[in-house]
Amino acid sequence: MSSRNHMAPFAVNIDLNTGHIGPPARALTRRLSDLRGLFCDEAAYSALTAAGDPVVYEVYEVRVPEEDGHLLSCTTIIHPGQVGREYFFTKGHYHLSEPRAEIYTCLRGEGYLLLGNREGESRSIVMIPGVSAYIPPYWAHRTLNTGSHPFIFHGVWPGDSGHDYGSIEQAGFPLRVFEERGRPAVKASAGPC
Ligand code: PAN
Ligand code: ZN
Repeated sequence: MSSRNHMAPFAVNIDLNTGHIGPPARALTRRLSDLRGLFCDEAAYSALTAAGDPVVYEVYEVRVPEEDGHLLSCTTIIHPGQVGREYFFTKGHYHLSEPRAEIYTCLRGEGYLLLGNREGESRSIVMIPGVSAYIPPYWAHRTLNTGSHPFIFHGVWPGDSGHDYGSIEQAGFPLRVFEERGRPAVKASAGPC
């Protein structure tokens, strides 16, 4: 019998201040050096990476089987910061199984959810606490922090989704967000940068 028939119900605790999830969570840290080639300003990227390689974001994922029928969930904490004028962001991905949707709910801080699809459409959604965004099947997604505090959101997605990072690494994300006159400005972007 598969493991899903034998799992007992459980709960985790999400610290709404830090975004950390109490046991049993799996933690992942992405430093700037893990995001090579993704930001536009290569000089600023090299300088920042050499001067301490800051943590850009952390992910705390609830441990459940990555299979059909289960729901995966995590918190993501994007730290405040910029590479040049571009705000710190997540790598961004399509789901490997593209007909898999996802929900992101902002818990703290402020940022954007960027979305793009293979038909060339793109969207941006402002994320502030209480905003719960629906990422439909077939849409790539990336988040970024436009504030001066950590931006924290909770995500839920099907267990058999998988992640395709290569498409975004190769083609870039169709939208980028830069600081302009002290405010975020969303720009269409063609190619890696
Ligand atoms: C999220 C993301 C998380 C980190 O859990 O995986 O926010 O972003 P990257 O995976 O793009 O580095 C999700 O969308 N899961 O499917
Ligand atoms: Zn996803």
